[in-house]
Amino acid sequence: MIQLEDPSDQAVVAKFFEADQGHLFDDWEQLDSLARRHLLTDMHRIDLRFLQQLIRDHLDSDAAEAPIAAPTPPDWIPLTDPGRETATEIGLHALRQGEVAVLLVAGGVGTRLGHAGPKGSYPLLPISGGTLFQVFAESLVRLRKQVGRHIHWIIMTSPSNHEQTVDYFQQHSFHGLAPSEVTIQPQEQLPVLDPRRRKILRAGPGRVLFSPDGHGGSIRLLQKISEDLRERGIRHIYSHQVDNPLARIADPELVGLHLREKSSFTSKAVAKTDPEEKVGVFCKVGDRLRVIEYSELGPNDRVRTEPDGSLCFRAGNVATHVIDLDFIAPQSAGGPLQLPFHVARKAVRHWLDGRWHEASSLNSVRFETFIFDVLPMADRGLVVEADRALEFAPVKNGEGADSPATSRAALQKLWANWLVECGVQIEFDDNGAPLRLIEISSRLAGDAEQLRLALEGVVIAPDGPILLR
Ligand code: UD2
Repeated sequence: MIQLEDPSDQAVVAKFFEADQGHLFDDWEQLDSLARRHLLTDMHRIDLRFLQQLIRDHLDSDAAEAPIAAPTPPDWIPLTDPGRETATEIGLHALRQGEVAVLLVAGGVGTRLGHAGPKGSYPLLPISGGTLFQVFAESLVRLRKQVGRHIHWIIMTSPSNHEQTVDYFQQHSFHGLAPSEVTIQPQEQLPVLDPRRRKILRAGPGRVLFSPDGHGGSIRLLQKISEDLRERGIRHIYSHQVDNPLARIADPELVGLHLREKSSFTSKAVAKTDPEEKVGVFCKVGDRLRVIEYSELGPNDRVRTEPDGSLCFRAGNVATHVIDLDFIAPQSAGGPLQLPFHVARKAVRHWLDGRWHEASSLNSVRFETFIFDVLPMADRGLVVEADRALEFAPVKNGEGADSPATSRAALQKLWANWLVECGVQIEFDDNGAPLRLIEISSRLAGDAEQLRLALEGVVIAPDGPILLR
């Protein structure tokens, strides 16, 4: 074992050797003093006991991946529910009182999209090249005007994209938000392992390979900053994902339904029509609501239909939730809610045994938690149907389904329909796509009615692209 001057460094090295992770020091002799310091800093950050527990519970035990027992389709508040409209006023009241903060989960590594940099910096908007971050920030600028006060925005990054995200917002002057309105904080990360020998993988000689601990890391982040949030008067968190530009941020109707139904965790869901679509679905197990990932729903349940032909398990998770702060970070006895961990197997380039291993097979395991895993712990949860065309067009892959092309097409259709509702003449092709390029800033409008007000006195040219900012 290597010998070090600092007793705390020596102790940490000894712990890793005892845990059969001494290979992390294989390159020690070749590392310069800075690289050695980096490695030791990484070592100090790892909670080895916790990691060993995760390995025992999830990799050494077969029981961990047991299928979810007897799920049944859940109730949801359908689009046609007559009580939805009155909920909006309740939600607006909570927003005006400053009780709602928005949480953007943006800690993912976004490898599928193939964009260098945080996913939120992807230039999605079809005319201006504006980014996903811009869409969300400008929605908050609009909401600030609408409710007469700022809505606090929490952006969860991960250590690998945190600095880039902070730089992005500084360079773009927070897209019109005051920096004090925005909290940008990284989630935690865990080491990535070799699935066979349980060895911690390396990102290069002398560097540990870490990955973010899943979007459930946002629950731990909220618990960590709960006191600050409470001091700001915040009681409910409205969370959404970075990949969906159609996410309706701080939607007063959803907030209102959450409050009216006294729910602790409320989610939006879109009707799934293709059983193979890769979204998780809401279900009930016993009297508890939960989300089952698309890969976990059994083949029969996946295709099972109602008499009218709709899928039984069709409440697709669009990852927009309203969460009570007191539910996840209770002030009374009992302590903060703990999330279960899941194992993800991924292909990753890494350094092990003195050489590079390419990302050609599922050569790594990592541990992740999911934000929606707190739902079964809620005495009262709620699922609310959302219209897919208005609220869900994620950017996940570089091409094909759920890509920038499909997301832009959905935005174009939505904006064109708003313009038509405002009396602007727009021509469409046979697939319902507008023949003109359209872009409407979320600073200006979040629906057709808001656009109508914004367009008063505005003349739209009879042809060419329409850019409304
Ligand atoms: C997620 C849901 C799926 C469906 C779909 C809707 C899971 C496991 N699956 O699938 O049920 O609702 O979204 O679009 O959630 N993220 C972090 N930190 C992490 C990992 C992810 O912040 O450690 C963020 C990421 O930046 C993104 C979101 O979580 O905003 C979704 O992550 P994903 O792309 O891994 O989820 P996906 O598409 O498999």
